[in-house]
Amino acid sequence: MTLLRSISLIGAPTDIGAGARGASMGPEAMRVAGIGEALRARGCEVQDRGNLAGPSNPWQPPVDGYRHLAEVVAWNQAVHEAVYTELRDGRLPILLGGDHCLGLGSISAVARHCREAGKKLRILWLDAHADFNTSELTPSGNIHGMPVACLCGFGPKELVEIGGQVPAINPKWIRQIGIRSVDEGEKRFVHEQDLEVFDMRYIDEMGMRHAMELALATLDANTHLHVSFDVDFLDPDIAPGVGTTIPGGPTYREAQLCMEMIADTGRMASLDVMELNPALDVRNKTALLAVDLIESLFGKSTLMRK
Ligand code: Z70
Ligand code: MN
Ligand code: MN
Ligand code: MN
Repeated sequence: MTLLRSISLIGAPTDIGAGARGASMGPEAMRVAGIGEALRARGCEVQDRGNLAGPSNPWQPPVDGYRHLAEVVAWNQAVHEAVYTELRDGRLPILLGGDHCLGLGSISAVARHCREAGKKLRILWLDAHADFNTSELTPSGNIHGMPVACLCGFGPKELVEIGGQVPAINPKWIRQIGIRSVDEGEKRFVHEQDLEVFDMRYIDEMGMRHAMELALATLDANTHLHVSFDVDFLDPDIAPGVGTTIPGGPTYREAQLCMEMIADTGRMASLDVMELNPALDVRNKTALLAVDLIESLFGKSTLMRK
């Protein structure tokens, strides 16, 4: 397995794009749950870069379909530069969110790195939500519901241009897993742009194994695999510490298998861990579960495997 073993943790303590306050406490909850120690125990060299800085949350209503657009831009610029720097230095960045609007800064940096390095990019979007809204389609104005659309070039200029090239990515590079809450207009747009979505109906009928086999089918030796893990992907029974709990998500076993199959590819080269909300958690159990799943993502398994 040729996993990158030099890891940089980057905290982005903000809930600027979210509909509930509290994801700003996510990075520290992940550290308290032992993410650094767990990765070191897996044989990784881990540098904790501390937390990025950015504007505080003014908690204002949306303007022209966006809440806190200027602040979201500032946070994403900081994330973009931090993630890009780690990739350029040959390290594997783990972005500790923070709400999922920051997936834009993170993935635009990954896309820029891949362009420069001549790598093929694949993105696994593990989430209850498609995050494919635009200012016309959004029911909330919350930008954490828009990062995938922005990455594909649909969004305000300041956001879609963060990575230099517009669009930052092609919708064909994305595979969404665990989706079960998509707004009406968003649904039509997902179809129009032909996103590859393995929703919960698909996982119920075909199983996590088959979904992941297809989602990972087009990886090759030259692929940079980015995993954007929104913790609300998980069933709320096991992961209550998120802003928007949507029932009917992957169980502990399904989530473990998902992570193990990603690890088996040996291609994961960057990771986001987003939307953890300690204000809504129970004794940090959602953060502890996230660390447990990340250990699997980095190759921990019960037995040695063939
Ligand atoms: C809804 C919206 C959302 C969380 C993304 C929800 C978006 N589609 N919620 N992640 N936690 O407001 O756009
Ligand atoms: Mn690289
Ligand atoms: Mn999300
Ligand atoms: Mn979500």
